[in-house]
Amino acid sequence: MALPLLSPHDYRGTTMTTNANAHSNEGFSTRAIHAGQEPDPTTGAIMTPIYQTSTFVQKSPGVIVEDYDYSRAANPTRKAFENNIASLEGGSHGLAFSSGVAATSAVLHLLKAGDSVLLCDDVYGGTNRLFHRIFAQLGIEPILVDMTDPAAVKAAFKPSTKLVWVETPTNPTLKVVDIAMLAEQARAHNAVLAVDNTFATPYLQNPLALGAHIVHHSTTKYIGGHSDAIGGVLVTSDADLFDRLKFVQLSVGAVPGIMECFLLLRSTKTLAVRMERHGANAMQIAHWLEAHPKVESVVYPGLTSHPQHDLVNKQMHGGARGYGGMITMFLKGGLAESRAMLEKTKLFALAESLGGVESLIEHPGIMTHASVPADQRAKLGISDSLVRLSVGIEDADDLIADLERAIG
Ligand code: P1T
Repeated sequence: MALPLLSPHDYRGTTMTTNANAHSNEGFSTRAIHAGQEPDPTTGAIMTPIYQTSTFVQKSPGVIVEDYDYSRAANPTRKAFENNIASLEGGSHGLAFSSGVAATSAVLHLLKAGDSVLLCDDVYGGTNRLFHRIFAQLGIEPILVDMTDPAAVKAAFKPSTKLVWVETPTNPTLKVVDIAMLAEQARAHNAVLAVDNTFATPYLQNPLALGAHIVHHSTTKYIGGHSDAIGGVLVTSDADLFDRLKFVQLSVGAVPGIMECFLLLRSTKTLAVRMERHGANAMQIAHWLEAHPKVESVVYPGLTSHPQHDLVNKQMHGGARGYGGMITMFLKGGLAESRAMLEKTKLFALAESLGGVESLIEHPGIMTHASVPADQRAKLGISDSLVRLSVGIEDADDLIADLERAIG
């Protein structure tokens, strides 16, 4: 699609080939284990080697093997991961970055001063900070919108709006936004729709199939799944957007380390089974919390009490794959009660981040969303009594016993 983003003269095109589509007719877990990866042609090694090299020897100046001349531009281990994640999202091209926010920045680098972005009002605190404190200073205006309201989205577009950025489910209030509705509105305004799919993962939700142009992940979370690597990724099927984003990746240079790419390739192989266990545990815990006398309310996409439960089912496989591992709860009382609970859990570790096999608990108001201005937090309901759980894949009974001890 023709978009007034970077000048095409800034980019001379890529010769990069991709086999992200090679397994496109196969199921999710088959693609997770095989897409982007062939046994090593020289040794037969079944795992993609860690090509821990910064540069590649040329046969003659400019005559290179495949696309490889320098690892900031391309590296075989990274390329295998990029093709693998592209396949899982049903896209043609993947681009890996050194962190989730680096991947977000790459999309924002497509814009120029004077452009505006519709930004979902509830996003990760670091995303909010990036839009408001870094790119706003470069003249790219963020316009906060409650994207659960289609009329509010429609009214927010300006002639300058080039990008719509949404998380769904949102962090931390787990609002769910209609991706197909946003895609339609973005197209009507010749804007790009980017969906941060970190909470849902490609196992539960595929934004490209619903009309989004770009999917984003913090791979630090469920894609990595073991709390041992920071990373981010973008996936698109739009060749023009890919060329522009590839140019940003190459020029800005926020690429991941090769070891991280290897870890991610290993991790996506188990994504489906991990997500099923995260979802089963979280569902059990959400029901248990809902019935607890010291809990004011529970937000979980799998509960029928979730305000957008029908939409959740519509765009997340009808719930057949579960509803993910994130739960937001409001304790009765205030900060003292939340603090007491957060200090007492043992299996739920008190830490920022999410999506690992181990359970985490945190207080968004003080921790992950502290950089969101207090009035915005209050408007969104990120109160002192809001506690966020990232439910791991331990035994559910042990996790419930841990919460029981902590809530008292
Ligand atoms: O931390 P990093 O890999 O840079 O990813 C940023 C990011 C982007 N999008 C979403 C939805 C996120 O949740 C995050 C990071 N979030 C946390 C660290 C957190 O605890 O919520």
